[in-house]
This record gives sequence, C-alpha cells and structure tokens, in this order.
Amino acid sequence: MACLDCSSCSCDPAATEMLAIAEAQSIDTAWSRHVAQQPQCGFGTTGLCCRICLKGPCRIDPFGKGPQLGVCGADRDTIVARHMVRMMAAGAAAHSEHGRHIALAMLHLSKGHLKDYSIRDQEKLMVVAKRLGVETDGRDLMSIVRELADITLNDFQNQDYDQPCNWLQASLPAPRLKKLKELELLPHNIDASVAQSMSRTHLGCDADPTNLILGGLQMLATELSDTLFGTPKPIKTTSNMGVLKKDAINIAVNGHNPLLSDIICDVAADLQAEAIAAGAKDGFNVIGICCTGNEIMVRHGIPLATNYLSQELPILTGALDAMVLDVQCIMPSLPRVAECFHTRIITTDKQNKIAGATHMQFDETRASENAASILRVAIDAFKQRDPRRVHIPNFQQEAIVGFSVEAITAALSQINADDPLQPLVDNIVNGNIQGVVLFAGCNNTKTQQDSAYLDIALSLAARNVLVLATGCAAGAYAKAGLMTQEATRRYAGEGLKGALTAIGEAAGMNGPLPLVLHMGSCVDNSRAVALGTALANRLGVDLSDLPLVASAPEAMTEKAVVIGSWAVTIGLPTHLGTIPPIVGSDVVSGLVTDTARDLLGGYFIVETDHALAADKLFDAIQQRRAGLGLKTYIAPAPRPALGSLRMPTLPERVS
Ligand code: SF4
Ligand code: MSK
Repeated sequence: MACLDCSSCSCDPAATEMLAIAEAQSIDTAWSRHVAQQPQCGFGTTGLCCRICLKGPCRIDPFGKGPQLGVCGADRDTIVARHMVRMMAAGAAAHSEHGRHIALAMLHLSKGHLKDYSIRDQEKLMVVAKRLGVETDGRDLMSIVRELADITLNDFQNQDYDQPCNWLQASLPAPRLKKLKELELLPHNIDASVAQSMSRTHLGCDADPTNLILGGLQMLATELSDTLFGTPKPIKTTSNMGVLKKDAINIAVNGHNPLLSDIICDVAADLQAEAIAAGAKDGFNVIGICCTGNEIMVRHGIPLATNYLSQELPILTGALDAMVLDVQCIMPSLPRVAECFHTRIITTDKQNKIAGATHMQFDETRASENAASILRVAIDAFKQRDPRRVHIPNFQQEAIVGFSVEAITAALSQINADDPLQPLVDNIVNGNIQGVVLFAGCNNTKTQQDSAYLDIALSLAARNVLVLATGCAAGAYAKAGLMTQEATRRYAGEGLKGALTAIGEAAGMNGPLPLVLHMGSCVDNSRAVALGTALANRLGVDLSDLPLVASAPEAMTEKAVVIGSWAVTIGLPTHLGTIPPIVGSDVVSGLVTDTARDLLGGYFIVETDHALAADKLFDAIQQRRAGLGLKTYIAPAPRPALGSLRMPTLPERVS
C-alpha cells in the first residue's frame, strides 16, 4: 500500500487521525485504493471508452491521431453522450427505487399491514394530499393515505403520454412547467423514462441531455417521508467521530432509507436495559453515516459520525459494534475492514447484499422485531470488543439541523405572520442576502475530502449568500462546525449575519440561524427547490430568474449526475467540481453548458478550483439579480483567504 499524506486526503481532523491509524495497521481504505488506481485511464476519464456492446471495448484517441470511430462507427460525441445518458438513467433508477419504497410503505400502512408505523405529521399529509388533488374533507386518515399512495405509484405506471407525472406538476412553478412542456420534457412515467433512456442508448444515440425525472422523484420521497417520520424542525445535535462513546454499544446506520433506521432509534431506547446489563453503562448509542444518518439527524437529532468517503473509518475506532446497512452509497469494502475488528456489518435489503456481511432481511411488517434482533447482534459484538484497540478521535461539533421548508417558513412567520416569505424577499431585494446556494452531492477521492465544500461556502457566505446543504455536503458542514450560530457570527458577511440574526432571534433561538442550513439527505434537494418554487410563485417569475444556484463540488455517484442534470433542467446554474466524463466531446460539453443555458436557463459550470468556483457562482447570482432589476455587487467582493478558513481555525477539540 502506498504511503499517504493523511492531511491531504481529508480536511476533517477526525478522518485524518483515523487514516494515520489505517496506515500504521496496513488497513486499506478508499484513499489507499485510490492511490493504487493511479494513473486512472484517460479514455474513461474523458468518456471516450465504450463498452456498450460485445464488439468493444472501443476507444477514441482524444488527440485525433488514433481511431476516431468505434467498430460500429460510433464517433466520440455518440460514445460520450450514450454513456452520460446511461449514468443519468442509473442515477434516476436509484432515486426512483427510494421513492417507490416509501410510496409502497404508505400503501401498506393504509391497508393496516405496518403496525409499527404511523402518520407522524398529519398536518403535512393534508397539505401534500391537497396539493396532489386528493379530497380530504370528512375522510378518514387512512383512505387519504391510500389515495395519496395510489397517485404516487401511478407516476411509476401511467401509460398516458399526455399526462405528465403528478408529483412533477405539483412541484414546479407554472412558467417552468410551461417551458418543459414546450420542449417535450415532461415525463409521464418514471420507470418508462429510465427504460427509454437505456433503450435509446442501445439502439443509437438519441442522447437527449435533459433528465427531468428527478424533479418528481425527489419531491415525492421527501414529502412522503415527512408525513411518515415527521417533518424536520430545528434541533441541536453533534457531529463527527467523537460522537462514538467508549462506554456504549455503538451502532451506526448507513445508507439512505429511513424505514429501518427510524425504528432502530425507537427500539434502542426501549432496550437500553439489555445494553446496560451487557456491560455498556451508557446503553445503546445510535449514530448515523451518510444519508441514512442525515435522515435521522434532521428528524431526531441523532449524531452524525461521518459522511460518505470516511464511512470505513468509524470501524477503525475499535468502538463500533455494528454497522447496519440499507441501500446506496455503501462501500463493498466494509466487511473487509470489519474483519480486522469485532464490528458486525449487517445488510438488511435483498437488493443490497455484500459478501462477508451478515444479512438480516428487514420486513416492514415486523419492523420492531427485526430492529430488536439487530440490536441484540450488536450486544453480542460488544461483548467481543477489545478495549485495548479502542481509539475514538476526540473531535465533535455542535450542529443545529432540521431546516425543512416548513421550519424556515415558521421562523420567517415570526417576523411577518401574514406573508412569511416577505422578509426573505425584502432581504434579497435590499442585498443583505445576495442569493441562495444549495450545496449537494458526495465526496470524491479526487478532492481533499470536504475541502471544496468548506472553501466555496465560506467564500460565498462572506459575500452574503445564504447557504443550504443536503446529503454528504451537509455532513461536511456539520463536522466542520458550520451549522452553528458561532459560525454565522464568525464567517457571514454583515448583511447575511444581520438577516440570519433577525430571523433567528424572532424564532426564539437567542441568536442567528446557523451559517449553513441542513435540509436533509441527498433526496431532500427537493426542499431547496420547494423553497425556490415558493419564492418564484410569490414573485411571479420562473426558477431560472431567481438568484438561486447549486453546487456539487465533490460529486461522485450516478445519482449526483442526475441530480445535477435535474438542477440544470429546472433552470439553475449548477457547479460541478469533479470533471464529468464528457470532456472528450465538444458537442456534449457544449450541450450541457451553452445549449442548456439557451433552452432551459440552467447550465453546468465545471470548475475544480475552489476560489474560481465561488467566483463563478457569485457571478451567476449577480446575473440573476441584474435580470430581476436588483442592485448588483459591482466591486470585487471582500473575500477572506480561503486557507485560513479551513477547519483548523474552527473546531475546538472536545475535552
Ligand atoms: Fe464499440 Fe460501437 Fe460496441 Fe461501443 S457500441 S463497444 S463503440 S462497437
Ligand atoms: S449519500 S449520493 S454520496 S450525497 Fe446520499 Fe452522499 Fe452522494 Fe451518496
């Protein structure tokens, strides 16, 4: 294994500390495997490798000297486009499975099959039902749930090409829907859209760059999850690997689906006596990783141990007794790392089994029973823990999380109860808030973990841009202490600080809102769009007119690719900090930048330099402000030196 400079791998001090241990004990991690993969294939990096049929693999010489056509005659543009569309289809399929799973749970709940679940947020259920055209007056709760589930599942089954997906129609502002209809980009059926993308790329190269599916998908998964598990409200919690406890049975939940993790939290509370009887004086300690972690963090304040890229590292603490996996963004390496310790890796979904893990199939009709069995496996593992190997990095940060649209609106309504959005509009108009940026997406070994998130957000916040975050981006900010009131005081520009303080004080928080607002898991990007849609409707404009931008500076998964495409489709300038595999084709590169801007208003900004990315996002915000006739920032914005703002200046070690 090649030697690593751990601090260049991650700017998270806890991750760096654990990486040094991995290095010392010769335990492979994502970073050491990244080093072993170098140099990575140039054809794959540029998108000029094709493996679509068995005549291949074919490759195109990027410099124009070697072959310029695949065996079938496909040129560089065809090859790049086909593979990009396939990435989008795979990403959409992954997201759609998440949405379908939640919708089916709603259906089964309405039929009385899920005794361990309920509708925790009935108020939200009524709002969502009305938005989807479900009659609510005088009806019993479960008949409303049933109809809502049917309408949702119809978005996966509808065969009427002239009837766009219900959720999409209920989620976007009218001007955006009109534009997408004119461009024939409104999907009628989620599954059909995925299948058609695969079919097109098999038969030829009808590589339509726009993937609209996610607009509907993400919204439905978020809204239905809120009704089932509760709509997030601001809650104080902690983050980073210091949340593991030496004297507790530590159980991490990892993946994306809240159906099991939510129940594990409940049952762990019920079974504390068993954990204590086993010798763990602090009982069970449930912690989150990745987006399952975000789900239970924003709803229940469960601490988040880490985000995607460092998911192997909690095992190296020697204090993690079980890691419970559901679906997506789970490293197949986990059982191999766990072999070096006592940790039990437990898979729970038949679509996601991993060699070396213990499979305990989760059955929603016996949810509490299943959760109890899993917790007892963790108790057994705890008894085999070697205390001499326990090393928990001494880093954790406070984080105020749970900023759903409802929570933000509730805070704003303390300033203006009749028109809650007015204070936000006023602050955007007067420039206290220059615009809004949504950070989304993953981690990627091609970038120092979390560094792009911190650098770009701090640069934009200093220039009075309101920062929202989801998914592993949110994890990065929570770990770094940027979801605190102190971060607002230290790092927000004066205008933003004033606005966040006024809202926070009005909402009874005794100080400002945190610098970065945690909106949820990666499926919850829809919350930011819901906020944008509410603003657009309030102002009578399209999403593409608002000073609203998106950034995925450490994008990695196919889901991230399709989320980025969706952001562009709904009209947002969208930054990507990882070079996508399309640079081998000028045509496709032009399509997702210039052509997309002309057709949709949204476009990709590909920029790996953090400072330049911040500048480009800020410029995009200024262009939108100018379009709305608002005052723009003409002078170069005051921008602190980025290096000085990284984590070492932020966190205090927990004593
Ligand atoms: Fe080669 Fe064409 Fe087959 Fe791709 S589809 S592998 S370019 S022959
Ligand atoms: S988990 S898709 S690494 S955000 Fe949602 Fe994180 Fe990206 Fe997976």
